[in-house]
Amino acid sequence: MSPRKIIIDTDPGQDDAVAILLALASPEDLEVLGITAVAGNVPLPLTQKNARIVCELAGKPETLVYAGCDAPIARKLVTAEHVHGKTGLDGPTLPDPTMPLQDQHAVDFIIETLRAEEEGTVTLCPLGPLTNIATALKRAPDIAERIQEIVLMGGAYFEVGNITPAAEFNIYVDPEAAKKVFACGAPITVMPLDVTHKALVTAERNNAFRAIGTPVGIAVAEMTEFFERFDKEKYGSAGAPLHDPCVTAYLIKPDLFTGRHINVEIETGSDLTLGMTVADWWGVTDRAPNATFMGDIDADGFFALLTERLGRL
Ligand SMILES: [Ca+2]
Repeated sequence: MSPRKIIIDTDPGQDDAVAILLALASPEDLEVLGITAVAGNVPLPLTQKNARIVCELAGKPETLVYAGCDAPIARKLVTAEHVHGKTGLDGPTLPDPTMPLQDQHAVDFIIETLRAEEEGTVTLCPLGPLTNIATALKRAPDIAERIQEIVLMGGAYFEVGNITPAAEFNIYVDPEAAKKVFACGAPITVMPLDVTHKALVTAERNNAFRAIGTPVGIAVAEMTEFFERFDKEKYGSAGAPLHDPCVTAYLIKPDLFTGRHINVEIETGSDLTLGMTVADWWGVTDRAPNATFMGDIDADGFFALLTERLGRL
C-alpha cells in the first residue's frame, strides 16, 4: 500500500513536535505533503518557526512549511505559554531554522492540495486550534467532500476541560472554527483528553527516549521533561500527556485506539462552557453521528511505536 497523504496543521508545542517527528520518521506509512502552522500554543511567528526547527531536527529540511491564520475567526487569541514556555518549544536548545518558510498562505495550500490530489486521498491532521481548516472550508466549501479524513487532537468528554473547567484548549481557542469543522461532513476522528491523558510520559518512558541517544531522542526527552512540570503539578500524574502524537500514531497503527462513532457538537454561545465538546457518548440524543470519538489507548503499544520510530531519525 502506498503511504497515506497527510497535511499536518499545527501550533508547536512540544507535543506537536513529537507528532511531527513521528510522521517524518514513518515514510512508508505517511507522506507529509506539507505542514501548516496556526496560532495557538504560542503566536504564529513562533509556531511557523518551531515547525521548521522540528523539520530540521528530523533531518528533513525539504519539508514544505506554510504559515496560516494568526488569530481565531471571531475571537482574540488565547495562548498557553504557561504550559509550553515562552518559545513554545522550551526544553532543549535547538538552532534557529535555515530552511525556508513557503510564500503561499497555509489556507491556500490546503485548498489547492485538496483540489489537486485525487478525491478522498488527503487526510488533514489538525494538532492546534482549527482556524486554518475552518477558513479553508469557508473559502472553498467544495473541498469538504474531497477530504479523506480529518484526524484531530481536541476536545474531551470524561476529562471535560483543561483550559477551562469545560473546554479543551484547541477547541476553546477557536470554537467557531471547531463548529465549522465538525459540521463539514468529512469523516472525523477525534483524539480527546480522555485518550491523551492515558498517554503519560512516565520516567521510564522518557528514559527510553533519552536512551535512543540521538539528537532527536535527547531533544524529545528534554521537551517532555520541560512540560511535564506543569501537568505533574496540576494533575498529580506520573508524567505529561503526549496529546498530539496520538493523531499521527493513529494513522500508523489505528488498532492502538478504540472509540465510538457519535455526535459531537461545539458550544459557542455560553461564556461558562465556551468551547465544550458536547459528545453524545451514551447516545442519549437522536443527533446524527459526525465523528469517531476515541476513548482508550494501548499506551504501552503507543510508546513502543514512538520510541522505535523516533530512533530512526
Ligand atoms: Ca498542538
